[in-house]
Amino acid sequence: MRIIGHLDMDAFFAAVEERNKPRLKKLPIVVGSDPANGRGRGVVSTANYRARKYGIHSATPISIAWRLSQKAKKEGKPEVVFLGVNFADYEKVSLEIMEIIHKYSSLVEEASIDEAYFDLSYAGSYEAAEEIAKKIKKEIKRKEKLTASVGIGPNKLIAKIASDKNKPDGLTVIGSDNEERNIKLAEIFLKDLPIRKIPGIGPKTEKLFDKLGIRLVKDLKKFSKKELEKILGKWGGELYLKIRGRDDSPLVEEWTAKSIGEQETFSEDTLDPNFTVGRIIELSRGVFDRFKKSEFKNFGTIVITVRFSGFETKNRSHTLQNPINTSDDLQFEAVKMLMPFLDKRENPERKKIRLVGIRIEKLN
Ligand code: TTP
Ligand code: MG
Repeated sequence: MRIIGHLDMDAFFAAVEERNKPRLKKLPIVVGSDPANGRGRGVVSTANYRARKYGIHSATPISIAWRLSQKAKKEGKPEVVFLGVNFADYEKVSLEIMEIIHKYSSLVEEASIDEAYFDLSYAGSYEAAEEIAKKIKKEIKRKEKLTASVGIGPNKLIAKIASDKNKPDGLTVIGSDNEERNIKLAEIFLKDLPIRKIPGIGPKTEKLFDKLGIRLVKDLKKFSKKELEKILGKWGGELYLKIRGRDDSPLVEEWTAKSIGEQETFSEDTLDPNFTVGRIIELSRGVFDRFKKSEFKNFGTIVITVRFSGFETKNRSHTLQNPINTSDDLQFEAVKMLMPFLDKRENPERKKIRLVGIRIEKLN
C-alpha cells in the first residue's frame, strides 16, 4: 500500500524571523523588499498569519502591503514589521528540517526550501503513518521552535493538497487501509475545493475557467478528457486524472529540481546599461556565493528574468556546455544574456526595465 506524506513549513521566512527575533513575537511580520514608506516597488515574499489577516500575502506588491499596514494602524491594530530577506538563514533551517524528515523516511523528495514529500508506505497503515507524521512535527517544534503542516494521502497530489488544508500546524490524513476506498475518499476530498488548489492550475488557468463559470473541482469534472486536452493541450489529460485524485508520479530524490536565484526590483524603471548590467553582476555574485556555500558542485542552466514597465515578464534560459567554476564566469554569462534586453533583439520597443533576476538550475 502506497502512503505518501507532504510537509510544508508555516509562513516559513516570517516564522524563522519571528523565532530569531523575540521582540517580534505576536506581531504581524512581512518578509520581502523594502517598503520605502509606501514607495517601495518589490513584492512580499511571505507574510505571517497575523499579517495575512490584513490581506497581505506572498506576491502582494510591497507598496500595497504598506498601505494595508497603515490602514490597520489607523484602526488601532499593530503596524506590520517589514523585514528584508535573509536567504542564508532560511537555507540553514531548511537543511535541518530535511535532516529530520530523512530520519523518518528513506525516500524523500525535497520539493522546495520549505516543503518535502516523503514515502511512509513502510508504516503499513494510515494510522501508523499518522503517528510518524506527529513525531516529525514534534521534533521540528522541539528542535527548531517552528511549526509545519503535514498531509498524508495515497499519492503526492493528495498529500500536498492535504498539507495545505489545515494550516498552520495542521495534520490532515486522506486515506484508509482499504485501497479501493481511497480513490473515493480522494474524490470526496477534492470535489468542493476551488480548482486553484490543484497543483499546476495557476492564475491564468483559473481565470480561463472562471470565464466558463467553472470554479470548483466538481464543476471541472463536467469536461471529458478530450475537451480538457482541447483547451489545455497535453496537460489537460493530466488534469483530467488529477481532479479525480489520481496521480502515480514517483518521488524524485535528486537535487535537480533545486535552484538558487535572486531578483531585484529597481527603485525606478530604467534602460541605463551601466546600471542594469551593474545590478545583474551584483545579483550573480550573490547567487554564486550561495552556490559556493551549498553542497552542490555544479549547475547546468542559467535563467535570466526581465520584467518591463507594465509587468510583461520574460525568462531566458541557457544550458551550459561546460561547467562554470568562478563567479566571474557566471557574471559574464549573465551579462551576455541580459544584453539583448537592452537593445532591439529582445526589446524592440525600448521598454524600460523594472526588475532583473538570475537563477541557476540543475544543481548537483
Ligand atoms: P510557501 O510554503 O508557499 O509559503 P509560506 O511557508 O510562507 O506560508 P504557508 O504557511 O502558506 O506555507 O513558500 C515558502 C517560502 O517561499 C515563503 O516563506 C517565502 C518564499 N516565497 C517567496 O519568496 N515568494 C512567493 O511568491 C512564495 C509563494 C513563497
Ligand atoms: Mg510553507
